[in-house]
Amino acid sequence: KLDLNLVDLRQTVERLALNTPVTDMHTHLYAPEFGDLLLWGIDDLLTYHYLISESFRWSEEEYSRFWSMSKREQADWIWKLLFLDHSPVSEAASGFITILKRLGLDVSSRNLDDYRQALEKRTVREQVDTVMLIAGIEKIVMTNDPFDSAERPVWQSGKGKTDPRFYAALRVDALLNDWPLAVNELQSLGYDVQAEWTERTKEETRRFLSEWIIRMDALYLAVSMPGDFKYPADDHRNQMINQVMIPVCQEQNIPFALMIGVRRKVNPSLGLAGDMSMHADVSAVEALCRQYPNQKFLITMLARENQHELTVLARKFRNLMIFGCWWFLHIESMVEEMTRFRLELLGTSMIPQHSDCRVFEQLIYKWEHSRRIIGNVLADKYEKLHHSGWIVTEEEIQRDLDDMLNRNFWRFLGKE
Ligand code: REL
Ligand code: ZN
Repeated sequence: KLDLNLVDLRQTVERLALNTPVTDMHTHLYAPEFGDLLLWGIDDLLTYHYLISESFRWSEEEYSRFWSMSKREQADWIWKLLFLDHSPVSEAASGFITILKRLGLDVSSRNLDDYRQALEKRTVREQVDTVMLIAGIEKIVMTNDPFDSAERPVWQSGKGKTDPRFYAALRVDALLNDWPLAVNELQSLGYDVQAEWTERTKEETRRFLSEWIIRMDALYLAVSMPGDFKYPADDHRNQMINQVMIPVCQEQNIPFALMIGVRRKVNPSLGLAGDMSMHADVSAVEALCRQYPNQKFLITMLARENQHELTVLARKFRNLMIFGCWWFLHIESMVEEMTRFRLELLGTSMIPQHSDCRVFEQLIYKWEHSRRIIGNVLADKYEKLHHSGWIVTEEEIQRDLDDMLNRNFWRFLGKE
């Protein structure tokens, strides 16, 4: 085995951090079989909801005017405001520049139509392959909702599982956060449920989940929760979790992923861009982990203020896997801070990042930016060990990065 001296150490860590194949365990991307649901290309990139909310800070435009524009016009508007009239220094804006650069486009030309034309020549399948290669992404977990009428037929036709690089996660937000809507949807899918919480309703909701987990081969159940999510409590969410979700997860042997701390539609005029972060109560996660020691929980939280406590909680419960720097935390300073204290509290036994991409090429920037930070923080830790005489080998560095970027997820699922 090759020992590394201090000079080589950092370079090796950085190289391996940039190149280790990744399992991206939470995205909003789709396999090509899902047709138009798979967003890609310049106009989808520029109309990303992160960039929409940043653009409105520079404009007096009516929201309704923006939403009435074509996608191409919206993209032109955002490009002018965020890239030409001001410098693209924010994470999302600089990310777009990283994408252009890695796709081999001339960033200095600032010619949007050239970029459009260059990508329009490609087929979606070519672009998916190219981007996954550039970003070093091996496996992608989608977010899948049977209540979505655009998505459902793809699963019903059996085409949802064609591409082995893509995996499903069954999203259950409506069941927990909008029960009246869920009742309608379930009824129209032929499940015998009613708004009232009857035995029959529970049974049928369990049947719905089990059937869709099997149909999608879903790796986990997932939900986003507001910051005021309470557990235990005497409410619909608690009944649904205790009597439907946990029993189904146990029976199907899959984890339950909770993404906690979002306040939806703080500014409804902004659409998807109008959601906000919200402080949450970590003791809800604590109670769940204690109550169900044999159930695995994948947890991420949106408020910076919750991160340290959540990381400490992961020291107490091995059925708790913390993951990612979610959404507004997916910025350099927060990724650096969170990765550092997570490593200090948990070693490498966590999932440092997921991308949450909605547009395919975003994989390039989201992972490149995060890989650099993870590599840098890890290199600091190895250097410190080196000074004490503990010499890590290249194989060990590779193992550690493989754990964090790939294997910890699969091991937690019991699907290594
Ligand atoms: O999965 C979620 O609930 C969130 O990640 C999304 O709602 C959000 O819009 C996403 O684009 C954030 O990155
Ligand atoms: Zn998401």
